[in-house]
Amino acid sequence: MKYVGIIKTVILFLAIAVEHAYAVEPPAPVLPVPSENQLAWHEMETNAFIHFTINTFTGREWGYGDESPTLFNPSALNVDQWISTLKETGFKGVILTCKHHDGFCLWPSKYTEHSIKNSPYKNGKGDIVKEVSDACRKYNLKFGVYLSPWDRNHKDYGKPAYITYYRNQLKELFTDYGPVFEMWFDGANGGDGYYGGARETRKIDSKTYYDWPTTLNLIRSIQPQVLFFSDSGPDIRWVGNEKGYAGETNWNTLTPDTLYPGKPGIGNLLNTGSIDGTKWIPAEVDVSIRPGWFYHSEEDAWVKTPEQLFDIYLTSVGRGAVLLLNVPPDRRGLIHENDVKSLQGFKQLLDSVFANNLAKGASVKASGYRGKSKKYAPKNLTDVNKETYWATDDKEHTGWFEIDFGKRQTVSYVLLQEYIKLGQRVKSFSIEAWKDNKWQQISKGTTIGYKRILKVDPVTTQKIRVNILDSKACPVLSNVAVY
Ligand code: FUL
Repeated sequence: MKYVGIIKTVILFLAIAVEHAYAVEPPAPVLPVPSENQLAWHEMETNAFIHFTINTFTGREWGYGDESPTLFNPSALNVDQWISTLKETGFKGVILTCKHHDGFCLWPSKYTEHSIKNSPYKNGKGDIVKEVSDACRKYNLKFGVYLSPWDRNHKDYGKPAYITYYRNQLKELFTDYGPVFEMWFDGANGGDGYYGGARETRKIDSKTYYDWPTTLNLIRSIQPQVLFFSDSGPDIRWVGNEKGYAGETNWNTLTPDTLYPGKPGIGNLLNTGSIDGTKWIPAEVDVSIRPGWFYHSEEDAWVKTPEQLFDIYLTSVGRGAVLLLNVPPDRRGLIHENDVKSLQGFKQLLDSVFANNLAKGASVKASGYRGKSKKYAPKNLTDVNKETYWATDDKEHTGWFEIDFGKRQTVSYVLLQEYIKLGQRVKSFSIEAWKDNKWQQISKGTTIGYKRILKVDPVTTQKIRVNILDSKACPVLSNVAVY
């Protein structure tokens, strides 16, 4: 009997030796690739923006900067209601307007009187940045900061002294409120404002005035993990519109050398990124659940419906971007009932549409796979493990795979994911369904990236096929799901 044991051990050793001898190298990355923090950010998929300040009480979108802090007076503020609602409806992170263009601060900054400390809220003892960051920790959402560079209240805006003020405020926000996952730099600058009573127009050179490199280094020295959003990055880029869509072609890559926040005319470039970009700077789709960014009661009937939010999900997350959906609290300091209802409906839609992945565990075959090694076999596409992938040999920049459901199923959505740790590759693909004894095209697209969701006219079929028609290098896909 003991020989059986010995033979088994020898076979095992042989198998390991053979596997080793024929180990097929993974594909080399196509540069640039995302950082660890950017990867974690991609996986968040949906975050919430919270616009709340004096504007909520004046009915404006852009406060002039001369509003009295006493106007900030929510009657029933409940941050727990905001964050628990966002948690229940699927959001992973929250970015709060700590200070919007009007300069009013939601925390008691040491450096200005234009803040919550001179408002009736909690008799001037309130700190909404603290309330939100604490609630995010409680509900396990990540916390992010918006601090408008443009400040229509501050007397020194436009002069070097203001940059010191702005940096001091950043130091407060990055020191006193725990980890910040994303810092949102707004490129908007309308020029005119109160400016400590001057009431004039101040133009700055958005290319040089803020000296961003110094500011970013300062923040990184306090919290190195933070990701910076601005029109042009460096870590996350604006998508070029506020309507809720990324480009159908959406490269995570961009060459930022000649770009800067607020540079006019770069919307189209930001919407699609560039195929040959030198840096990984993925797009974030910021859009409001209401027509405005701030709450206005006259817009209560214009809250986006669950169906509209779902369409936005498809044109943002479904095009490889992250969605940043603005949900502005009302004058009570609550997320309005209509918004809560829409968010809940949106969550139900997502849960029902993406409830049953027909590809999970289905049989898959492909035109080929890398070195015929199990490690890169097509079944990795349907194992629901984001760390395994299908890849072809280096010389193959095209290829296909087929999913067989084993019986006829009705298909309405196809979801594809590239293994972006090795870079974004696919330039063109098509999807076919087996119908009337032949392959018939049901969809096509250009880029895939972190995630691509294709909505197709519902088709009843036993098999679908994805053809990679062009790619920067051998295609590397980690996931296909079918609904
Ligand atoms: C814009 C701002 O001017 C809007 O008020 C809003 O904050 C939006 C997210 O960014 O540039």
